[in-house]
Amino acid sequence: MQRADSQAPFYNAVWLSDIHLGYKGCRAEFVLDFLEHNPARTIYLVGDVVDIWALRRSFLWPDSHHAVVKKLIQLAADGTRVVYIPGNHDERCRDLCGRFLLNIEILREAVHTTAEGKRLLMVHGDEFDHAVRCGPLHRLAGELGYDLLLFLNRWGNRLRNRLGLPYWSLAYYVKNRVANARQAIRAFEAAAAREAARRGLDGIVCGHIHQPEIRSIDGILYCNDGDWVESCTALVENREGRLELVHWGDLRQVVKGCHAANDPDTAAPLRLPSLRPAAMAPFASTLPHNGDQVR
Ligand SMILES: [Mn+2]
Repeated sequence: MQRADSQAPFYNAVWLSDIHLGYKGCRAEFVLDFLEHNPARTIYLVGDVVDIWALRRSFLWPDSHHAVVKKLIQLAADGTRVVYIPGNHDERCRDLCGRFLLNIEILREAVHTTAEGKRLLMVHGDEFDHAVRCGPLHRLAGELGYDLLLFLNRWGNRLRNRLGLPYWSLAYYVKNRVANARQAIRAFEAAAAREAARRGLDGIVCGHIHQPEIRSIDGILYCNDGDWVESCTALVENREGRLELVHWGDLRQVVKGCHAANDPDTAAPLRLPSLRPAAMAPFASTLPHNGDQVR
């Protein structure tokens, strides 16, 4: 956490998507904590930052959601390059592509070149929905089921928090256990990799399916930065040009635990589940999230 004091950005770039501000499942406090502790030269917001669909259903704008917007505007004003690629839940903002808004560059898609010289296409990912064949009825059932899952996720994690256990994504766990869901995820990933290959690029960064991942698909680097509803993940490029996934929910829990241990009023023992090796060296390695249980 000491990196916040240093002047130089810690990362060349960070990618965040699917924050879903305005949706009650959004973990805005984790996003804010991440932004405060991870200075970067460039922040790419890869879509579904604001959930306009959810806001239309019922207006919800808590202070924590507003704080994320303020923080992004402040970072852009203070010299961080902030690029916003709208997704499908904020597709109304696609009208603004090609413009700057409060120093934030809004683009339909972009290409990032890493320090190692890898060229990565950046799109939200709803472009590849066609690859995941499912009818409107199926989609509705999926959405209702997903809302229920997220509801259980929220309450389950409130309980886990009380018990001093780290954040854990039920939806991520279920998605990886159900064969159909796994198949749909694989089809999406393959379509994304094919698009990068078609354009002669080295890889792709997207979000949309709330499924964090970094892997090679037929020689193309497929990166999904995940989301801030379930997995609380960001993709980062370190100064050497290496790409990693950072799982911030768990890390924050560790930090919170340390504070609690130092505070006699709220003293609580630091629970062992938080202390995974990766969480002990949070900025040096790729964390396997819940993956150690489900993959
Ligand atoms: Mn999306």
